[in-house]
Amino acid sequence: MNDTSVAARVPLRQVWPEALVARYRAAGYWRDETMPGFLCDRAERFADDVAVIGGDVRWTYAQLWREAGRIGAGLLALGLRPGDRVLVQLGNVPEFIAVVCGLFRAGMVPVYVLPAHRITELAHFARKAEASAYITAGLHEGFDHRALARALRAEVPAVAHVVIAGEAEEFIALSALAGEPATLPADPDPRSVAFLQISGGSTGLSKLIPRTHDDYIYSFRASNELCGIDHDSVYMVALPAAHNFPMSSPGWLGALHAGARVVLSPGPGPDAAFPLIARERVTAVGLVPPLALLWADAAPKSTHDLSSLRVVQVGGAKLVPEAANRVIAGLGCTLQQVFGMAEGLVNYTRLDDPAEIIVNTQGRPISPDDEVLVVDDLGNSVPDGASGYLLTRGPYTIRGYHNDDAANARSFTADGYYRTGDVVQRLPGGYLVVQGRATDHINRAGEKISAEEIEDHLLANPGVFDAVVVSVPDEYLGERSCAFIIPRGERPRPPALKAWMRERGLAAFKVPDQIVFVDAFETTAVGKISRRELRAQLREKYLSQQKES
Ligand code: OOB
Repeated sequence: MNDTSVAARVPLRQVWPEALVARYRAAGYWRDETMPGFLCDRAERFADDVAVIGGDVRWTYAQLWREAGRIGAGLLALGLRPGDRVLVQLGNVPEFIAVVCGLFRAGMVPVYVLPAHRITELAHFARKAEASAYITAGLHEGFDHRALARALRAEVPAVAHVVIAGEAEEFIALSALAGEPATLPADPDPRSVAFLQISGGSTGLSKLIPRTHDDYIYSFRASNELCGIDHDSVYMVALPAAHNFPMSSPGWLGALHAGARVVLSPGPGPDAAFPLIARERVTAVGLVPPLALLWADAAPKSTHDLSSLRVVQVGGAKLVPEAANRVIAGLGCTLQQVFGMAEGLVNYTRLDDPAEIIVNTQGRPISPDDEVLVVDDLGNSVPDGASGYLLTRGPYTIRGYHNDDAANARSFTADGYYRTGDVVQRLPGGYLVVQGRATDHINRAGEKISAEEIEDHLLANPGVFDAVVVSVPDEYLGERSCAFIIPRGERPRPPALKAWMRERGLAAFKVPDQIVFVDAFETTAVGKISRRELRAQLREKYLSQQKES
């Protein structure tokens, strides 16, 4: 990697107006803390306390710090440089946390890829982020990530290094990384970008979200207070650890900031999580609604002692009041609703809120300086209690995506508000109730899927003349994806079409759950209709037919 290629990359930036910077600093939100800075401090203060538990590993804070140093220095020894972007795709294993902390120590920028992502997504992130390395597992849940690494190297040769946690084959083993700790750089600028998170991708492909040290640390430090996380807490990561929710709301980063313990559950279901809760006396966990319901059903019948659980957070998708009541009854602890987004804004119900608020709302913002607007189609604010589009800006909400002018023009207002795409009602006191959304994505058990992205893939199939993808309610997933397809010639068989989607190298959760063949799409009298209207029309028709049958 030479200096020219580094200089040629799109710089990582996240810029707030100077007046707001001054305000956020004066209010004590931004304290010049950095990721490696706080991790170093905790390694000193809590050296012998357990930091991370997962598989056979129990690392103390001092051990985690050392392991991160070994990895960071090892990456520098490979020729990677501070500022390089590195794709990280690992499951809920301690190595994930060590790698992320190692990248922070080396001044490199993790790009979080979900374990479910495949070559299509991976290549897109590699190009957009201009990544120079990929760190992943050997085998994860039966899938060979080395094969994925080969495909990525072939498609995006700029990804020069591949590091494997496990059997490395022709690549570099994570366990073999070694370097001189003295080569690790000094602490970064707290206002610089610490990592790239991925967006839910409501229109087309996922976008990259640059989060700074200052803003992200504020979000999880303040979350700790609102979620009751302190040095004595034991926080379980049950959802994928690379997701923003279990990472920072307050997530494993919040837990590490508090000097608490992080327990990594290898899977999200009760089978994997309950024995660990009992063994490690877990006090807090974050779940998506379908999982929370599964846990609530399983808990009363379980032989495992779950009495240590104090707070169960539920977010990522709407938890309807009836479901909230079931979660409270089944798990017998405090429910906290979390309505957040990787772009920033996070709302919580407070632990001491009345039951009525906890059950019926998705909480209120973390910060007194989170500015929230609820507006109509013309952009005018609507009164409290009325539904409108949620716009927001504040001390931990981004001002722009990385390397994507078109998305930025769509997603941000001229005065820096992020258009969340959510339709909400604001109640007196600032509590928000999520009503729906303005964008066409499917929220499949918390995983966001862009209708447009899936339609594009389907249209590439020779047996598909046209395709429209919509969300339909699903008892278990909350929403599932349904593709309406006009075949070209003979109808393709749905299982074959689904297999073809998977072979294109797409994350499995994006393959349509349901396929409905139709002869034609109805159009308006003039024969012109937007895809948005078409999706709405097909969805309505499908739902009314369901009701009749
Ligand atoms: C979280 O982050 P993302 O980026 O995967 O998805 C954000 C979107 C929101 O704009 C909203 O549409 C939906 O997910 N959402 C909810 C919700 N929480 C998120 N919709 C209804 N009720 C909720 N409680 O999903 C995320 C990030 C941080 C914390 C929690 C969730």
